[in-house]
Amino acid sequence: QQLASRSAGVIGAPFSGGQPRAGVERGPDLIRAAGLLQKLQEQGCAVKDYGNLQFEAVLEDDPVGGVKQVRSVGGANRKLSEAVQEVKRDGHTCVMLGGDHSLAIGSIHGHAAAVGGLSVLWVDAHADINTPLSSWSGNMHGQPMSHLLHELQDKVPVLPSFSWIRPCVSARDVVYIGLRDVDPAEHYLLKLLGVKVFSMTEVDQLGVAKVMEQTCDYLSDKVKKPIHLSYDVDAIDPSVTPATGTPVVGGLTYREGVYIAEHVAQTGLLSAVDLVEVNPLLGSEAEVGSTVSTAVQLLLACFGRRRQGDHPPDYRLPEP
Ligand code: 5AB
Ligand code: MN
Ligand code: MN
Ligand code: MN
Repeated sequence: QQLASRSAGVIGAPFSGGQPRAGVERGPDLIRAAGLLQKLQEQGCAVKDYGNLQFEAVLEDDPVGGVKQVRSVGGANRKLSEAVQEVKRDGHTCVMLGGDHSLAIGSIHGHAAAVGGLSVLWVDAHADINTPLSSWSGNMHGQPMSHLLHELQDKVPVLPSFSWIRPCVSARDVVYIGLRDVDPAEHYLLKLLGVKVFSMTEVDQLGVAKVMEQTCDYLSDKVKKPIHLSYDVDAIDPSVTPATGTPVVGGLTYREGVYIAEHVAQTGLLSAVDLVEVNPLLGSEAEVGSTVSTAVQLLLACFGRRRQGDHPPDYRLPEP
């Protein structure tokens, strides 16, 4: 089934409650200011901007068993889930600009609620699969996968403001790329569930082209499900995308990062994409610039931008 990938529905999610560093809520406006919408249109993609979500401040949000800002995260994601469902009902490929990665809960939940079974491609230095009980940091941006996976339902307590969430992804429909900082509990869970992982070691071993070929073969083994690409900008090496809250050395090159997005675009199955963890308060002007422009290039590649160049079908060469 070929999904309409030439129309983007953009949601800004200026939310930072899944982690402790201020600034990541400015991501959506920065990515827009870098010209994402115009550049998408210039490459022949229709764009509808749904604007930024407004999240209500939760006044009483004491930690729950060490996990921080649970009610804020639950409420923000509930709102995001509804917004994503609207974008999907309108027939667009959904673009969620974060914000921190706890937003993947609402983004993937809403996507699955609208279209049914999904494949999830998680590109990140981290696995983000801690349960609320296994997390050392108490930060919810390190936990979204545990709230989404059917297989982990009995490992995850129901948190306040989380009762609306229904697990909606199966472990066999998930592929990780770029991992290089995985907690012991997360490694245990990935092995327990048999999740397909291309860590940086496999990227080194196979090269990004084979990684993407195997990713697509794996995900479209039986039925071709719509793909949810959840792209954490910290998957890319911090020399390229330093303005992010949890940078880890030894990441994807710019070219590998773009190649992943190009390849996903080519499948015709991309149905929603998250671009998260851009934090303009972390780093110099040049570092923020490099991070934001990389985020924009990743999204353009998701919507069919090709480095070889392109021209509209009705292009006419000027005659002398
Ligand atoms: B990100 C860590 N595993 O749970 C934790 O940036 C890091 O969305 C999480 O990938 C990183 O706090 C979350 C140590
Ligand atoms: Mn990460
Ligand atoms: Mn492929
Ligand atoms: Mn992440």
